[in-house]
Amino acid sequence: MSEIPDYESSHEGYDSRVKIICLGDSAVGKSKLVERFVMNGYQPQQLSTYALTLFKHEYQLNGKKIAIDFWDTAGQERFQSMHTSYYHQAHCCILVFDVTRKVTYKNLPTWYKELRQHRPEIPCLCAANKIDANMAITKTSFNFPKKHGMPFYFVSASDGTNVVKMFRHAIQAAVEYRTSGSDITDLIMEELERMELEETEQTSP
Ligand SMILES: Nc1nc2c(ncn2[C@@H]2O[C@H](COP(=O)(O)OP(=O)(O)OP(=O)(O)O)[C@@H](O)[C@H]2O)c(=O)[nH]1
Ligand SMILES: [Mg+2]
Repeated sequence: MSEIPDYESSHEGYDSRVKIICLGDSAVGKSKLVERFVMNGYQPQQLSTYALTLFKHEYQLNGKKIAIDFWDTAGQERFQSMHTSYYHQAHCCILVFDVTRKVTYKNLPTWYKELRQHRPEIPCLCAANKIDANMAITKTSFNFPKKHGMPFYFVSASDGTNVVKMFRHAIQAAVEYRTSGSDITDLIMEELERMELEETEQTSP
């Protein structure tokens, strides 16, 4: 665990360092979106993420050098719930669904609820992915992001539509969240997490 940076303190030559997470069902394209942005590439293979992948990226934002860690894990873990460390110290979240599979949109509230249990305040964006496979969908209006006041994007990891724009906004939101000072709710949540951990340690045989 020592290789995982502490986002509260480490900058290492950067103006800021942020952690961004992607949530959504398996195969909605979370990994492909990050790959498209970080490597400007897309390999259409079917591999599902089975463990945690950390994509490191550097980005210039308004003349500032920002280090970004994109944390990527598998959506198929939904029914077991994601490990707490996935959410820990995250500064922004992108909720992804697949426009070719309605059920992935229907599951967004479940993902969102879990996110808010861990990170009540961080900015959250919503992405409708795979619009290359269904262009007509861009005429549809989606209620879920509207209801929660989330910025919403029609994207395609496959042809790159809106990918840079969405990630740029995500980075901006993450940096703003980070620099707006330590959020009291977050500090309380972290304290609670620590207490829960200690309690488990004490009660386990
Ligand atoms: N047509 C189309 N296919 C896509 C797009 N993005 C991803 N895919 C395909 O969808 C499948 C799943 O993509 P992944 O990025 O692996 O999905 P994931 O959300 O990371 O899935 P898990 O790691 O299992 O949670 C792959 O076969 C991709 O090639 C897209 O924009 N358009
Ligand atoms: Mg994946």
